[in-house]
Formats: sequence, structure tokens, C-alpha cells
Amino acid sequence: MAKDSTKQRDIENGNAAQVLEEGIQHVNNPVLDLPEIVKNYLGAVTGYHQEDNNFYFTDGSACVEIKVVSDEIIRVRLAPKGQFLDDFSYAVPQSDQHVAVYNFEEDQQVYRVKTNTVTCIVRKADFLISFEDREGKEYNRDYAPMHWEENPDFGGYYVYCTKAAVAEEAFYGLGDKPTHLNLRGKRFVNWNSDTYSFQFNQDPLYRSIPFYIGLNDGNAYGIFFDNTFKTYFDFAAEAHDQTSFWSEGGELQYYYIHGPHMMDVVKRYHSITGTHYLPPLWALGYHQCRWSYYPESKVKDLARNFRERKIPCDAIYLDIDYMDGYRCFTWNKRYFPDPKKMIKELADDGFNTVVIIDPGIKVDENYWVFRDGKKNRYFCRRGDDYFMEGYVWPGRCQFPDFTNKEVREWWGGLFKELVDAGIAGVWNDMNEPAVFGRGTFPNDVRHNFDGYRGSHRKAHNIYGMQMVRATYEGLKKLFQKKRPFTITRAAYAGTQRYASVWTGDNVATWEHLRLGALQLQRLSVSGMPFCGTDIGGFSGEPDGELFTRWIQFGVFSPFMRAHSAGDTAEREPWSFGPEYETLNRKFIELRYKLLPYIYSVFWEHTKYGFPILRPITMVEQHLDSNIQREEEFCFGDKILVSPVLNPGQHRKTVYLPKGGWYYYWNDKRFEGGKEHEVDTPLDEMPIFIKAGTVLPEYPVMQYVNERKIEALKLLVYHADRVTNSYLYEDHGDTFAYEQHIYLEKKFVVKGGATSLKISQSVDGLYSEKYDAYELSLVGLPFEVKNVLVDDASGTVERDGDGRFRIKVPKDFKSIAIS
Ligand code: MIG
Repeated sequence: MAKDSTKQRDIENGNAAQVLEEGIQHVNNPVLDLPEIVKNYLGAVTGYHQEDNNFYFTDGSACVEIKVVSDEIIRVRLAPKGQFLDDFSYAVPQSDQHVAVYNFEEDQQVYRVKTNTVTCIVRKADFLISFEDREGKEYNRDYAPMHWEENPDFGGYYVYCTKAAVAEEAFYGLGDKPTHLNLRGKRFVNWNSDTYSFQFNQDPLYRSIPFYIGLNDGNAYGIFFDNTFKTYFDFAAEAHDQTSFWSEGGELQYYYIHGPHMMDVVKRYHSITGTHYLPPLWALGYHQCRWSYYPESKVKDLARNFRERKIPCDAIYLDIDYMDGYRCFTWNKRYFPDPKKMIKELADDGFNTVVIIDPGIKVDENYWVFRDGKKNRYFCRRGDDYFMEGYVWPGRCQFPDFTNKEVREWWGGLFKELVDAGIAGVWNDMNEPAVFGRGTFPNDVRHNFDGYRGSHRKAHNIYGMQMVRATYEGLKKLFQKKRPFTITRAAYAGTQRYASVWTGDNVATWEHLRLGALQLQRLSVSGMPFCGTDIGGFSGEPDGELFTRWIQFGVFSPFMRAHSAGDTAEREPWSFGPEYETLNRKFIELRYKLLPYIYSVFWEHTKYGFPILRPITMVEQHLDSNIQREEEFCFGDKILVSPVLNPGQHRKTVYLPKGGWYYYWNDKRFEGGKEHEVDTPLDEMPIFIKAGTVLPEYPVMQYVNERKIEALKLLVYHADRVTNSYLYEDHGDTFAYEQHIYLEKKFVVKGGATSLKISQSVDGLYSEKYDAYELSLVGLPFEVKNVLVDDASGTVERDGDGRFRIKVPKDFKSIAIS
């Protein structure tokens, strides 16, 4: 044990007084001035003891804690000098006490901590740790014992973990790294960075999600390295047989998350870091954004255009120009003389107003937010106690310390006027944090870190997360029963509890459209389900074809928003001429038809932690990682899409996972387990519906809840087997679902060569507003002669597409068709 434990902890947290910023003390070449660095490795295990779910192993001075978190999750921590750091995490809200059954064994060579699913093995001779399933199949093992170096920058440690990489092992996750899905052969760093016009393979970007999934021989596991300092990951890049991760400070602390299914790894990752709350239904509609729509007349014009042209839209964004001199929580009264009235008029026309907010607060004694923050010492201070100052849009700024609970509460309350004015959501930008010129804060800035004080080294990667947390919690309080909508640019693991994300300042190129498809899939398996790209590309000019293809991809992006930089040409769905306008309308309408399905998929995320987008490797994880397949993915488990990502592309090869699939545009049936070629004219993109699906479809509306639905359409895609489909419904904008005020409907379809049975069971306390379903039967291999609805005979018609159509009461129990 360290003698002076508080001091030791302070140093390891990066609090030492001698912590100096690059800008203050100029060392000519710090790298060359460093003394020879010695890596310390764990030695042989000399003993252990147990406390509750925790096992402590020591080599005589260092200590390793193995904690059984659940049947499938084991946490490992290293204390180089025997002193663990504070057990506090922004990613994992409470050390959840799942009840886990486990036992402990020891023999000559090893210790074994065994749950019902996984065995964690600690080898006595060299302290190597490995994980096996109950059958003794190894999933993951240390290549070298955990190790560390003194960190001469601030007296803590660099901490390292080196794992064996198996020859065929593939790696996924790590947030929105803009590269191929399989991370093997690459090295990455996590340090939230404002990266305008980022490029393929650029690293780091705006977010830090130190969680990856290893997939070997069809078996998956996850590693979540919960460390907020600058972290690094090397996936068999430096050495083909090793994968390592390390950090410039803090604790070596990681969770091993067992599979073997990738879906389960992601679900279990969410079981510790939380899921995204169910967003308001309107937030799943189409959003229109630009830097910036102002003044009011322009916003009104925009709204009028959407309605006159009959292009559905649910949200309009106000970028920084709505503010008075970029002062947060103020209005530019010249541009927006009566915000409340404008927002009300927009709302009456079905538009939600979302406003941007930045962390930089203008240094201005006549500005109440600054005065308040200054008086209460809410702004971040430097190592020498001066305020952290930097230039951003408003000019000279100071920045709230969102890692302080009191500051978060204050910040949350500042939204009162905006909420009173009627805003429906808040867009959190620049929260990496971004500062003009110097990029971000210097390392010596101090943070409260919810009582576990630390410098910016420790707080940098969670600063944005705590900002959007403050925003979300504030809005939630102010809205009372209504669900807020929030979006953030910066994030750390766990941010999904507070916000959706967009991938930042992308570019209007085909390469960026492809990158977006990869980034959103990667975010989805990394625990950030509600994600989107700037449709059309933030900077640069898309042509009509690129914009339309991007809108098509946007239909299957969990978050669907078009956005563009201020110096670009107009960028609305009608900006590229009538031909493209028609196409864009068609696809935005498709998004609105699919809303009940999209919402149900979101519910599965909120409730169980399943991702919304699912890469093909996740659906069929025995497939090797073939980069030809990385651009297609499943949206929920019933829809597969393969967005068109090249100009002039009129045909595309699509791989379909095993089972039957129907082409959405013509009901043609395809057999899965192989590749198919399909035509991709500009007015189509490859969309396939899994055989056996009951797909709910809304009538096209110009915005969510525009009018009452008379009968909900259910498309039933025939399969020669028994299948389940789910439909989730609720108020769409309240938290009543937390009190069971929702409906979860399960449809079981039993398809055969001459008959089809559909049964429905319902759970929950909500009542839907429509009275009936209109079934539309797709791919039926027989002519319908008899229809029995709960033993009474029903009637059948043929619709324009040649499908059989049957209207049934919404509370039917079973339908027999033959
Ligand atoms: O320095 O608010 O990524 O979406 O339009 C640029 C203006 C600040 C960056 C965001 C972008 C937003 C822009 N912001």
C-alpha cells in the first residue's frame, strides 16, 4: 500500500500541482528529455483473498481485482502499488449488483472464478488472465501480464493490457472510427476532437467509446476499457498476434463481456452502461437543418415549402445565429422578434423546433449567464486557479465545469426560457470541447469529476457527455411528462443514456456517404444506437444524385437529418430540381410509412439493449469479414438494406443471410445464404423484408400524428415456417411507458403451402387510436378461399399490387386463411 494514499490517488488522477500545460512551461523537446522508461509487469501470484463478488490477487506488491458483475460479465482492475483508484465511473452508473452465482477453485497452476457462463482463469506462475466458456473453449487471453510505467507527465501511470490475437480474429466497435468495419491491423487513439471535414481513416474524431468486440471462429466477446484518459487500441497492428489497449493515466480497468453472439455482447454492454430512452416518435421522423435558417421569415418559408410540396418533416433546427452574439440562452431579437409566437406557429403546423447550444459562455459582465456562472464559480479553472479561457463563436469565453453536479443542475435550469418558448429539443455542439486555435482545453484545467477531482486529462473525454447529460436532465425536469430530444457531437461510453449523436462535419462526397454507412453501423455495435450523419454532407456541394442516395440511406439511419454548412448552396429536398424532389419525397414518405416498425425496433433497444443497425457479420457471424459486405446491414431483424454508394450505379450485388427474403419494391422472393444481383435505378434502393415478417405501415402523413389512423396496415410476408414479429405502440411522447402504459403486440405467423395462420397476443395498458388492421398478404403461394377471424368468416379483396387484403378488428386473436 502506498504510504500517503490520498496523495498517491491525487497524483494518479492527474491532480498534482506540478501538472503544467504545454503553453505555460516550455520544455524544448519533452520527448527527448524523458528518462528511460521502465515497464513493470505483474510477477507470479503469491496469494489471494475474497470479499463478496470480488477476488483480489497479488504478486506481493501489485494487486488485481476480479469482480463477478453478472453471469456473463467479469471486471478486471489493476493497482500497480496495491492501491485501487476510486471506483467511480460515468459510463457505468451504479456498480449494479446483479446476483451472480459463481464458485472459486484453485489448483497447482491456476485460480478459477466460475460463473454459469464464463470462467476467468488466473495463472499463478505469470499472472496471465484468460476467459473460457463453460465447455472450456478459450475466448480471450492475456499475451503478456498487465503492465505499467511511471508517467513522468504527472506522476500517475501509463497502464497496459496486451491480449493474444488469434490468426482469424476480427475486431468491431470503438465508436465512429471512419474506417472499414473490421478494425484488425489498425491502431487507434481516443481523444475527443473537433474534426471538420474529416477523412477516411482519420483518428481520433469527436467521440471516445473504448469498447470493442472480438470475433473468432464465429464466437464473440467484448472488452470495455472503462478509462476516460487518452486511450489507445492496437488490433494486431504492431504485432500480428497481439491486441493491446493502454492509457496515459487512470486505472487499468476493463470488463470482459461474454457472447458468443455479438448481439448478446452488445446487449450485455448496454446492461452495464444503459440504453437510450425511448425517443419521442416525432424524433424518428425527418429533420431539416442548416447553418443557419434565419431570420424568422426564412424559417417560415422553409416550413411552408415542406407543407406545400407535401414532403414530410417533423423538425426544424436553429443553428447558432438565433442567439444574440452567440450568447447561449438568448435570442437575436432582430432576427426572431417573438420566438414564442414563431415556435407556436411552427408547432401548429406540425414542426418541432430544435435549437443548438454550445459550452462556451461569452465573457461579458452584462450577460446574466456569465455573471451567474462567475459568481458561483461554475466555470473551469486552470492549474494555477485562473479561469480557463478560450475563443469560440461568441469571442472570449469561459466554460462550465459540467463534471460538477451543481453546475449541471444550473445548466439544466437555464433552458427554462427556451422551454417556455416551446422548443422540443436541444442540439449540443462543440463539446469535445472545441476551442478555436488551441483545439481544446489545456491538460491542467481542473474538473470536479463529481467529487473525484481530476485534471482535463481525465475529464476531456467525458466533458461533452456531461454537458449533454446536464441538458437532458434539465429538459426532462422542465418538460415534466414529455420526452425531450437531445443530440450531441462529443460522447463517451454511456452517453446513449442522454442523447442521440451525429457524426459531425462530414463532406458532400460519395466516399463520405460510404463512410457514413460504416460509421453508423460501428456506432450501433458500440452502444450508440440513435445515430445519424449530416445527410448530403456538411461541407461541399452534393449533386442531386448524391443527395438522393444519401436520403435513401437516411431512411435507414436511426436518426434522419439533413444538414449543411452556411457557405454551401441551398440544401432542401427540393433544391435539386423537380425530378430529384419527387425521389426525395418518395423516400422521406417511406420513412414515415416505416415509423411503427422503426419505433418498435427502438423499443427493443430501450428494453433489451439490442442495436438498431446490425452489420451482416452480426446477423451471420460465422461469415468472414468480407469488406464487400460491410456496406449492407439489417435495420432491426426484419429489414435488410444495401444503400447505393456509387454514382451512376444501376445494379448491385447483395448478399442475403439465410432464409427467404422479399424485394420491397416488387414482392419478388429471394433465397438467402447467397448473393443476388438487383437493379438499382435512382428511384429504388435494395430493401429486403424477411419472409415471415408482419410489417406495420403507417399511411403517409406530413408529420407524426397529423391525423388519426383509421386502420393500421400490416404487410404479412409469407414464409413456410413459424415466425414472430413485434409491434410496439404508446403515446409517442410521454414517459408513461415506464408505468406499463404501452402495447407490445406479438404476431405469430404460421405459413404453409395451402394455409396461413396469424395469431396476436397483446401486453400492456395503452389503447391504440385505430379500430382495425388491414392485412396485406405478400407472397402467398395459394389463392385465398376462406378467411376465419376468431372463428367468424371474414372477407378478402385484391389490392392494386395483386396482394390479398383482409380487414380485421384490431383485437383479433387468430386468423386462419386457406
Ligand atoms: O464551428 O454551429 O458540427 O453541425 O452547424 C462550427 C455551427 C460549429 C459545428 C457543427 C455543425 C454546426 C456548426 N458547428
